[in-house]
Amino acid sequence: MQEPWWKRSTIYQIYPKSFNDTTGSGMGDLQGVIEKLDYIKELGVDMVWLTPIYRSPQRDNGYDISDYYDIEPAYGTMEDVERLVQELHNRDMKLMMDIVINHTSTDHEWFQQAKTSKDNPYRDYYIWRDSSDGDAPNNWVSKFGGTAWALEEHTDQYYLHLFDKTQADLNWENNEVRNKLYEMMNFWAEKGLDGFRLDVINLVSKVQSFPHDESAADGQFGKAYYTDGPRIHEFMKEMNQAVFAPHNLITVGEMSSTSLAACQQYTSPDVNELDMTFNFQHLKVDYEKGKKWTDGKLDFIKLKQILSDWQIGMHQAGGWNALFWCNHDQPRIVSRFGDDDLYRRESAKMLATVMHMMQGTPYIYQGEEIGMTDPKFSSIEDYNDVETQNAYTELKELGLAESAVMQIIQRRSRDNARTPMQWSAAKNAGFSEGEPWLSVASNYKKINAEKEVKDKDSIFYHYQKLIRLRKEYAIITHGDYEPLCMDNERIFSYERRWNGEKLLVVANFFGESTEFTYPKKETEEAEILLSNYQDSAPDYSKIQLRPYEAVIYLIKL
Ligand code: TEU
Repeated sequence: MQEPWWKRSTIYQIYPKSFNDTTGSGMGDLQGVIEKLDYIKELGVDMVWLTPIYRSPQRDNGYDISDYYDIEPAYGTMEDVERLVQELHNRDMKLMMDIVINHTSTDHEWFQQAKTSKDNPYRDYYIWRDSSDGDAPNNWVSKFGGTAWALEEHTDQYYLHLFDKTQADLNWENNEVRNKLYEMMNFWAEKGLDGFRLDVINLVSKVQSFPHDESAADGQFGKAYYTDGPRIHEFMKEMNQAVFAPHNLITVGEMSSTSLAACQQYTSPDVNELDMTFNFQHLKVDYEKGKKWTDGKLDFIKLKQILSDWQIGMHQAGGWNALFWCNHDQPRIVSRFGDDDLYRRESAKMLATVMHMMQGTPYIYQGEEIGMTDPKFSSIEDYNDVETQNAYTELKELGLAESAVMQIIQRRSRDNARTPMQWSAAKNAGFSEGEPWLSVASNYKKINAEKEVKDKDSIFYHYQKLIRLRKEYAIITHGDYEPLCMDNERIFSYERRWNGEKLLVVANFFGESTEFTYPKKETEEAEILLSNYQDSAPDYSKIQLRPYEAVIYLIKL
């Protein structure tokens, strides 16, 4: 059976606010995206994921939607969206829109109506509860810090917000809410888009008793009562039938704090829920005691274990991973797990190789393909992100010194991914003629797309080759996965087998040379499909791996 096109594809994520500004507003815009489509096409990706562009007060940069049917004016108009769809399709690329349906902005008309009275027709679009002993209804906490409940004084009830207090959770138990959301998604599907990225979609089903959480070891009280909740699979199936199937849309669910078992079910081909899922377990292995706002260090063995468990588990279930290191919420991976100084090029290519040879659909976040790094701003004034600002306040209240707090902020802030795309060595890295909404990283003259595209040995062309390998070698799509050297503190190695072939990936994950010995007795003649060094050893039985050296071997069994 012909496998779905998206299993051999690569998807490019655009955060439009920071991508390309054509009006001098200091914010990127849709015309700016259109002007860079040939660059994206050159990379070789098949689809663009565009983060939210709907009307929004921008408290959470568009993940706080105030009108699903209108475009934030700073980005452009509905005609610009229609043109973007057309221009992508003209280039044989597709569009995935980001949709946020766990919550709306409190500026949304529905919430503005709901808050006016307890018997307003829209009241039950959101989740309201009375206070408990004069305090919040329960001890659930927001993912952005503090309580997950805000008091609406006029009607003297609290509403639930798992994120910022300006992001009120929708009540998915209300059939009318779900139907209004499906209607809206169909409106967008009829605009010609090809898929949806579904923001925190696994949080929409809450345990309706909203109990106190007596047991959250990680301090995220409430998480167990709304993550992969009681009706979630019912809702996913319903949404699939109402929206995805009728328009043949590709879907990826962002699954906050999910489990392998849940994602096996979400993406199992015969349950018709979602095509693939993002999970974040591999991006918490440098959190101290599972807490993000700490200065923990990479647990490399745990990283290998988690990625391998998901590869094996999803393969067994016939599920499908969204493969990624970076997105608009995560630090730049070359700063986080690689080397953003001496071995920036080698380590960026190594990280890409390790991820892209796995089973799943890879996602490349804007700037990852040119090795952009964290900006390491020195002052909290330089950071914009609401989660970062809240974390700064909480860390200072804990009594940490400013230098210790800023060390953590520099490592963890979501703004690390949101500095303007570095196009060239021109003013503001060619992003804008105006004052950028967020400062450009200071290394833009050294790291920019114009330089990368001129250099045939650049990170850009390494990504381009990885994307092409996926299209050329079916083993990358279909092969099984066997981890190798799991207890080795330096080497990430695995092999894929399918249809009489073996693909072997061997990567030195660190900056010191190390020796790899193939752990099985038989070694066959191998072809090097790609390496980040010019002269890697063709014999993989024993290899002296140089700093961050990563090699892909193909063996005909
Ligand atoms: O992210 C949800 C999510 O899990 C992350 O925000 C995570 O909780 C956070 O980065 C702390 O690690 C989605 C969007 O990607 C994010 O940009 C939004 O802020 C959030 O949902 C609310 O819509």
